[in-house]
Amino acid sequence: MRYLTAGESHGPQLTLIVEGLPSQLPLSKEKVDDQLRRRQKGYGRGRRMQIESDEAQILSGVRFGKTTGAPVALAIENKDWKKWTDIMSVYPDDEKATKRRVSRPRPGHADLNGAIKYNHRDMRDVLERSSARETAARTAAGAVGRQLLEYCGIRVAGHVVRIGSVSTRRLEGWSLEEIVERSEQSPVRCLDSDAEKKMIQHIDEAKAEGDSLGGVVEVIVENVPVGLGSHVHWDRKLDARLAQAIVSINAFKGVEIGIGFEAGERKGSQVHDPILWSEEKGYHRASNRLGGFEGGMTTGEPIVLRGVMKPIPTLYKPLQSVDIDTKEPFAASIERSDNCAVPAACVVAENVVAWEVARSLLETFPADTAEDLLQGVNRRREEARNF
Ligand code: EPS
Repeated sequence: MRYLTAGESHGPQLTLIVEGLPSQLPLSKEKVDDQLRRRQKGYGRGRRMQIESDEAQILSGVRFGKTTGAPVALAIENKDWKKWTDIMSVYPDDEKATKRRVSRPRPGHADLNGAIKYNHRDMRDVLERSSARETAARTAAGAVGRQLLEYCGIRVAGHVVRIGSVSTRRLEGWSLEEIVERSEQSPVRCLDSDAEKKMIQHIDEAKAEGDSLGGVVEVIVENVPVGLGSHVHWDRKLDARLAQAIVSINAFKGVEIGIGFEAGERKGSQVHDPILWSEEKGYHRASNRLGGFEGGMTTGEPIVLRGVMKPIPTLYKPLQSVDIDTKEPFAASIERSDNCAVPAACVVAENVVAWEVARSLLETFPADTAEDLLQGVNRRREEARNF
């Protein structure tokens, strides 16, 4: 299963093609739209989100609520495009081409490197595609993958554990349902109500200073069968693929799996998860410090991973840069932007993780139909119990 996205931030639409889904999978447009709506929310978003109201149009591969096995094409309209038709025109036009030309690269963005690489003297040709607008299409892909997981009884949740210098207390014993419910009620997707208040205040303060904030999000996947991924080749390790999926989200700089970097500080006896067996549960672990992975494969314990997002580089408090025409220094120009997109990025992270786990399911249990897939997954669950 694979997908491809196309589209610019201020072009007419984002386009997504998902290929390799089994047939007969219940696929709901409303469930894709739910994820798109969740991604648009969050304290710290800018004015663009008041213009957009993202909705997916399913253009192929689904009839009467189920996949046919053909590629699924989706479109998400950019409502803002109507104001950008001249600037984003596909026809040659020397006059229009100079309007809103960008000659001043913004530090922290793809502007300068992309311009040198693709030889664009107008850096708008870079920023239109490098914009985090594209994460709407990736969220839609994940929302499709998520429905395949749901069909197999696998559930995904996410929450924010840090914004800037404010982090949550260690929270133990939350069920997945509680995490889903509580994070959904929080404007910063945070489970800890004390930290939530401080995060909101921190965002307000940063905004008043013309600054931006990053943070850390946690994603959990429950009821995963044992043995997704593989120990035999580096590029089949599912933890490694998840790390790539997370770091490929705009502005993400790192990933931790389970206790993550803390594993480097602890002794082995305080890191590895003892193996237990009981009649009721079969094999299971006494703890889940390794976040559901051993040897690049799922252990059957929940997948738990964290991703760190840097602060958005578009700053009202400008950083120094160089104009590519004059080579003169200038203070980076002020652009409309979000000042904290961590809550939105949490939804993107959930969905890219859902996609990778769904892809791995189909690699482990190749299937023409959704029923075939479910049979394969249930067979593995049974084998793991009786092993
Ligand atoms: C973004 C800048 C802002 C964000 C945008 C990502 O857009 P604009 O330049 O139109 O104000 O709102 O995010 C989205 C449009 C979105 O859907 O998340 C950027 O520079 O990456």
